[in-house]
Amino acid sequence: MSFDESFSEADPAVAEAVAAERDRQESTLMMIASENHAPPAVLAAQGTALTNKYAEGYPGERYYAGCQHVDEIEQLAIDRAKELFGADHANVQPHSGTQANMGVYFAVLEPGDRILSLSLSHGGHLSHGHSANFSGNLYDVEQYEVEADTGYIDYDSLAAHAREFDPDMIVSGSSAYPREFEFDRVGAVADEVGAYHLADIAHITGLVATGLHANPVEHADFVTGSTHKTVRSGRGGLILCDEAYTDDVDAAVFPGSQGGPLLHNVAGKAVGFKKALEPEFEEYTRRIVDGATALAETLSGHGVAPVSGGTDKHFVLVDLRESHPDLTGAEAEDALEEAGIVVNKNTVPGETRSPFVTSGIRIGTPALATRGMDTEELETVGELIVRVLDAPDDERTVESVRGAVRDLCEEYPVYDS
Ligand code: DSN
Repeated sequence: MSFDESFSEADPAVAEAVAAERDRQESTLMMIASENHAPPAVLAAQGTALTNKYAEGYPGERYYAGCQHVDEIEQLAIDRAKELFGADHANVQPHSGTQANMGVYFAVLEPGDRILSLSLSHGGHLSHGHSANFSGNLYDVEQYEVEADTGYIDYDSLAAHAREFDPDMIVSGSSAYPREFEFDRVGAVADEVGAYHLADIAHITGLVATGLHANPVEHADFVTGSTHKTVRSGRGGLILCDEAYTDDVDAAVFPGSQGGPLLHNVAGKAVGFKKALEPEFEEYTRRIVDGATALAETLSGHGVAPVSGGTDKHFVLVDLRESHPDLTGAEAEDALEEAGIVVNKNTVPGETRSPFVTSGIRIGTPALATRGMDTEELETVGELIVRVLDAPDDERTVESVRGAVRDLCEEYPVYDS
C-alpha cells in the first residue's frame, strides 16, 4: 500500500463527490448557523493515521498498548479546552454535542428523573428532552418557552416553573434562541430548587471563548458544546465540569455511552483550540456578532422581522409570518439555495406549521466571517436575501442574486488555494 495512493484513483466516485462538495461550499454562502469552514490545519489533523488507533480510556489509563502519541494529543486538547473556557476538567471525547449531553445525563441522572429545558420550537435542541430523542424517552421532561410578545426568555416564569416541577436538572442553552442566555440566573434557580445545571453552549463555544457571550462555567455544574461550530475546531463534542464530577463524567462517556475515541477528531479539536487561543480569533468572533447584528438591522429595515427584534449572537431567526405570510420557511430555504444562499428553515415561537414546513428561517454568520466578511458585506447579503424573499418564484431575480453571490464568493474565498 503506497502512502501516496491517490484518493481520486482509488475511488473516483467518492473523490468527485467530495470535490463537488468543496466547490459547493466555495461558491455559495454557508449561512446555516451551526456550520463553519474549518481551518486547513484542522482538516489536515482530521485526515491522519490517528483514525487507525484504538485508545479506550483516557491519557495515561488506556486499555490498549501503543497510546503514547495519542495520549499526548488528547492531553493537549484537554489542557487547551480548560484554558479556553476556564474549566477545572474537560472531556474531549464525545463524538457530538448530543453525545456530550448524553454523557452528562448518564453521569448524574437516573431514568425517570426530571429535566426542565427550553422547548425545541422556542430555540432548544432535540437532546434537551424532545420526545423523538433518547432524552425525551428516558427522562420526565417539562419545557420552558420564550415570551410570545418579546421572543425573550422570562427568567421569573422559568423560576416559578422550576419551583413547581422540582427538576433534577435544568438545561440552559439553545440552538435557535438569538439572545444572550443569562446563565447566572438559571444557575441561581438551579441552586434554589436543588437541581443540577447543564449549560449547552454548542452554538456559542467560539463566542464564549472570547468573552462575546457570558461564560457559564462558574454558573453551571456542567457545560457541553460542539467543537466544529463557532469555535471552528475538529468535529465533535466537549464536556466541561467541576473537578468533583470528573470521574462520573469520564465514566459516563467511556465506557458508559461510547467506545473508542475518534482520535483524528480529537487532534482536530486540539489544533482548533490552539488557534482559538490566538489573538486573531477574537477579531474573528467580533465579526461574527457584528455581522449578525448588521444582517438583523438590514432585514428589519425591510420589514422582515427578526424574532426578539434582533440578535446578540451569530445568527438571525426570521419570522416570515408578517412580512411574507404566504411564504413558508421551506419555500424560502429552497429559493435562497437556488440563489446560492444556504440557510435552514426553522420553527419560530408560536409556530403553527410542521417542522418540515415552518414559518421561519435561521441565518448564521460564522462561515461568512471565516471568509473575511464584516458588517458591510452582511448588509449586502441582507439586501440579497430580501430580494429573494420578495420574489422567490421570479427566475430573473433569483439568477441575478446568484450572480451577486458568486462575485462575493470570489472576492472572499474560503481557502486561497
Ligand atoms: N444541527 C445543529 C443545528 O443546526 O443547530 C444542532 O445539532
